[in-house]
Amino acid sequence: GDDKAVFEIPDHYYPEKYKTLSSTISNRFGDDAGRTIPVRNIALPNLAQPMELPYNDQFSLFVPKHRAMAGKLIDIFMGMRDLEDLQSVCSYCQLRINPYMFNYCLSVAILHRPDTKGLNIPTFAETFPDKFMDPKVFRKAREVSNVVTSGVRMPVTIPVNYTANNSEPEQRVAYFREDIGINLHHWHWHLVYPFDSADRSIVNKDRRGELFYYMHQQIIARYNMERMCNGLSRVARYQNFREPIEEGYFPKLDSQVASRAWPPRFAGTTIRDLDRPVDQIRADVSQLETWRDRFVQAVETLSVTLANGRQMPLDEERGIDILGNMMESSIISPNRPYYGDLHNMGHVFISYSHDPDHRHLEQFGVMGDSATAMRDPVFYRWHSYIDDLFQLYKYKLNPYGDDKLDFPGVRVSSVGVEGAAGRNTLGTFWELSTVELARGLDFTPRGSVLARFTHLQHQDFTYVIEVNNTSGQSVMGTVRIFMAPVQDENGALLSFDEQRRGMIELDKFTTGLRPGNNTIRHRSVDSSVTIPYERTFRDQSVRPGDPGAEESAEFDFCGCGWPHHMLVAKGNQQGYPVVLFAMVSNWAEDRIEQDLVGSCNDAASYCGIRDRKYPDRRSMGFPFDRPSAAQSLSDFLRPNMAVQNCSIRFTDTTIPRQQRR
Ligand code: CUO
Repeated sequence: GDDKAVFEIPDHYYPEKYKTLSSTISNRFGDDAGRTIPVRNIALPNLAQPMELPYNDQFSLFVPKHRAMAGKLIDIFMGMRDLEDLQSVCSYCQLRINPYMFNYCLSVAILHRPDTKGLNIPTFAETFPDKFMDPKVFRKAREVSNVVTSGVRMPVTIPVNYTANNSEPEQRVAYFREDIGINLHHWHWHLVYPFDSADRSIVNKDRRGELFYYMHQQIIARYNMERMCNGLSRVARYQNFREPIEEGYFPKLDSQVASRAWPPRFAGTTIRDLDRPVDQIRADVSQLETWRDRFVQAVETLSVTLANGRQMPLDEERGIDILGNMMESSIISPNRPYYGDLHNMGHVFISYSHDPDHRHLEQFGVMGDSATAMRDPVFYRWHSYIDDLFQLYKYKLNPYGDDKLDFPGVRVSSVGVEGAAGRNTLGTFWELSTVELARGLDFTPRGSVLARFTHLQHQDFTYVIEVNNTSGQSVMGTVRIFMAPVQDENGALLSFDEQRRGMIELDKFTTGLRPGNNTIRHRSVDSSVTIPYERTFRDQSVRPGDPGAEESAEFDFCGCGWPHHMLVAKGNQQGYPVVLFAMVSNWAEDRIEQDLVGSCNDAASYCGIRDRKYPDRRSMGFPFDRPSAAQSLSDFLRPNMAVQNCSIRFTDTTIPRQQRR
């Protein structure tokens, strides 16, 4: 046997159908195992509600019934008095509770219990690879694991562009929508920021409503740039719920749990009233329209109607945060009965559009799950519309004045990038990577299986920013770096308003400025937006002692963060023109006083910091989150800002990741 420990579970924890097996199971493991750990026998909590979800069904947080069951289970996990009790109840749950729900609820509990900080959550892609990869991989993986004895690891290859052919224009950005790292980021984000829980403190995090708005706004800005690099128009909003959705989507993912495929949505599908008793959902499309109208009304009057009938003003400081919670919605919405659940129910309507009354006994499509939603073109249509509704509010605010934009005494004379691709050029290419698939596959002999897939990558680069400090003393500044497209889809120059809405945050960091000239050099890999490749995938090819190995173990938790390999858009072979923007703002006005020791704090721009406040006092997206009277970006510039025209040059070659190290 090996030196793996095995848990010895009390007999009555086994479900009835496994009872006769229980002694066999423990005997078999007992022979193999180096040591056994007895699981504490506790008085089991009432699990009737979470057990209502059949073991083999899909689980969606967007479905109100599932949400309530998950809320109950999270409550149970949070309420366990210590780790041993938690482990005990988990071992009881594992054979009874729907595995997707179990995994979600346990992950939320581990993230939020004080005694589980530093504990591993297995990377989601490994636990449930079927949500991220083509099922062919699993069939091949099974063959590989049956044929190849352990020790020899033959990677199986995930094909590129497997969901459609070139007749589908949307396929040109499939590498973005179906990127495993992007989908993992989105799943992690919603795990860190749940919208529902019996425990309010899990939901009520600093500026979570604003972050909901901002993180998704940035996804849309990034997707639009990606589309324009590929000769597509910016995404069209899904705003008329009575009209068909133009694009179809055929996910080609197999659910291992349900052993059936994710349902597709045909092109030209219209959402319809839902009546699915099995999910306890009855909702009319008109409800979405009512909620939308009430949201717009609140924005127009800058005032929210509370449950007691009073009005609450939407002020500059809290307005967007309140609207974010109202829109999503989360349980800290100021009035959920009135403003409803627009964004979440949009996901639900779309994800059931192929079977709104359950007559075909179909489950929800990919839009019903935060682990898979970003694969579907309609995700971006829906979130473009959501973003437009938030922007209605931003248009009500006064443009930033000199007092907010200027940093007297600090002048940014230039910004640029240096790297292997050349000065002010960013180089992109395809990279071939390998990830571990072992954990989620239930086959013998157990062993790791490597999956190989192709994704976008860019050459590392360095920002070089020249700053002159004439204040006569040392000061602290916040450097804010953005990038935006220059032209629209027809090659015409973008208006400033379109350009500012297309601004993509690349980095944000604090720096000291000595009196006189300062040259700031900052590496792209240190971006505050992204997490390293090793953390996105917990790369199994990293061995102890390799660069990234320690980090990969220590930061298992901090899976939220835009995947670094998607930091910049693909560009094109001619060189896609973009503008790079850098600003230094006065840190004394930006700072949040807090201790950051030991937190996941290196992807704060889109994910915040665990157990801390959002580390920037300014509105998210500052200085581009508000409209301005400026006619062009150069009009907008102050002495403490600079721009540089750059281009993103794509080379159509595929380089194995290992070769690049
Ligand atoms: Cu992230 Cu709609 O919120 O998916």
